[in-house]
Amino acid sequence: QQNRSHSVAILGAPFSKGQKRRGVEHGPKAIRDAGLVERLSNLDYPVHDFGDLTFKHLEKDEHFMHVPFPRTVGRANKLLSGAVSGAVGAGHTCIMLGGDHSLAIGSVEGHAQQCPDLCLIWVDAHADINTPLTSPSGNLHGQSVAFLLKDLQNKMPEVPGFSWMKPFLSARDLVYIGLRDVDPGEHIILKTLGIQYFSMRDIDRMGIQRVMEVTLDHLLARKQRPIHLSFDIDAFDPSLAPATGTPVNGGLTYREGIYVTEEIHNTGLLSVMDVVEVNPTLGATPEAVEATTSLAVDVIASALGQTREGAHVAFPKIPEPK
Ligand code: 6HN
Ligand code: MN
Ligand code: MN
Ligand code: MN
Repeated sequence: QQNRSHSVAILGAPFSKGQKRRGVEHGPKAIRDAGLVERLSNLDYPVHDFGDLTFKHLEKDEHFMHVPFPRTVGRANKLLSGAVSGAVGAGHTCIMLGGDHSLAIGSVEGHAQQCPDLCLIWVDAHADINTPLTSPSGNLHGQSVAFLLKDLQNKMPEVPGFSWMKPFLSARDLVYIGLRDVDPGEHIILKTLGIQYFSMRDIDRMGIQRVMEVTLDHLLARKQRPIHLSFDIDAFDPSLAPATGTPVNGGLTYREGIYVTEEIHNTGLLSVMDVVEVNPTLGATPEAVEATTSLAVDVIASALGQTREGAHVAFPKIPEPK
């Protein structure tokens, strides 16, 4: 298998204004403290930790309709977009540590500046495809995909803070995995646009192996192209990833989640990965938080080539006695 890139950039995005609970801005530190860089050093490329972005607090940022913090979220995503574009442009595979899932707007947008033909795999309990007109909560982390899709352009109002970007993604370039909490307005959008998705029920029916086969075939059969993996930790079952803001029962098992990232690694096409919605202030116990952060490290390592069969990097051949 080919390796798209020989270095990894880690980019922290401590941001939480895409939803109303605080704490998810501590995700990047919590994931690093769980040993991320050390784990990646076992793999076969140099790791550059670019540290955390600094997001400005905006004094005046009134609601747009019932959407809170629109300008704050728009500006944060503009900053993130530039950083992701820079990292990908410099030849790195970029790992973006959130932060809430509204950050995928800037992450995918910045990635698309360098790779306009990218495809998007969204692993999540939620579809995050509400428009401000369908959103029950108003929260922008549940609307990220709606900002990206060309197909929804005439359904989106002009949200203050987002005039810097235009939608660029086609509905056929997106696949969801893990859905189990989809709002009524989101369901009609998924159906109307004919978006390929695999709910937890589909995973029960088909098995994760077949789901990944169809996913990669759908996105890559016509042509090989860079993959953006947007991984919401709440895709996992809450028993595995309890420290997150919107947990939903009946999620991915550990093995299903790791199988997804292994298959994506094996394409050799992973270009940017978001790991979002780890909220270390929400675990009931320190153990619950630790389980969630170490799971985040595991999926990142797996997406970057850590295998369950054993690596062959530290020992390229069997050592012989002198
Ligand atoms: N996430 N569909 C709900 C909403 O408020 O729009 C939940 C969104 C959750 C978003 O987990 O990234
Ligand atoms: Mn999400
Ligand atoms: Mn989610
Ligand atoms: Mn490999």
